[in-house]
Amino acid sequence: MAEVRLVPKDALILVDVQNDFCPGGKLAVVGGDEVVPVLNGWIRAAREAGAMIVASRDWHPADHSSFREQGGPWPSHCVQGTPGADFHPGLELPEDVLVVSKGDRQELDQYSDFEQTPLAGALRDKGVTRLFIGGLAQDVCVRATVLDAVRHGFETHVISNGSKPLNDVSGKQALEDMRLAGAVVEQ
Ligand code: VGL
Ligand code: ZN
Repeated sequence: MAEVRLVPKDALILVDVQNDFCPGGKLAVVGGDEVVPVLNGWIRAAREAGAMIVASRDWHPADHSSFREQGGPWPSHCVQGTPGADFHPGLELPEDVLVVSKGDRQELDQYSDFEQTPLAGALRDKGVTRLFIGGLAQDVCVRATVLDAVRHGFETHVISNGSKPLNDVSGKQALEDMRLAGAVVEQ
């Protein structure tokens, strides 16, 4: 559960909590589904506070440039319209969640929820000043999103037990990178 008291000018950002990043998925994070109950606690706290809730999704075309068959680094994952691209079924997203899709252009990968998306504008329009960010994967898209959030000037908090890395070593490094950049790592 959230230890911090949320207020209406906070936003909760849930990065890529999708089936393909969970056990059994095409780019599975070990224990990736364990973030779900933790993040559900934050969703409840955000709803009670009237804070905005954002869920991003990796949303690739079948021939995305980041896939190995196209010379990219990753196995095929989160292909638009497939079950692997769905949000984890246990994630208790509210009806009015803002969904941010990324990686949907064949030639461009977007690790950060802020990269060429409407997210920063949507947060500013609502007067949001403070962000709480969790999800998958801690060492890839969560890291990139948190670093961009700091650059955009938001007070940025990482929900460390609500995010898990593809690789343990790079996960530790990512937490350190985010902390050094100025994000607060919530234990
Ligand atoms: C991600 C690798 C490739 C992520 C997305 O959401 O962290 N990682 N595409
Ligand atoms: Zn991807």
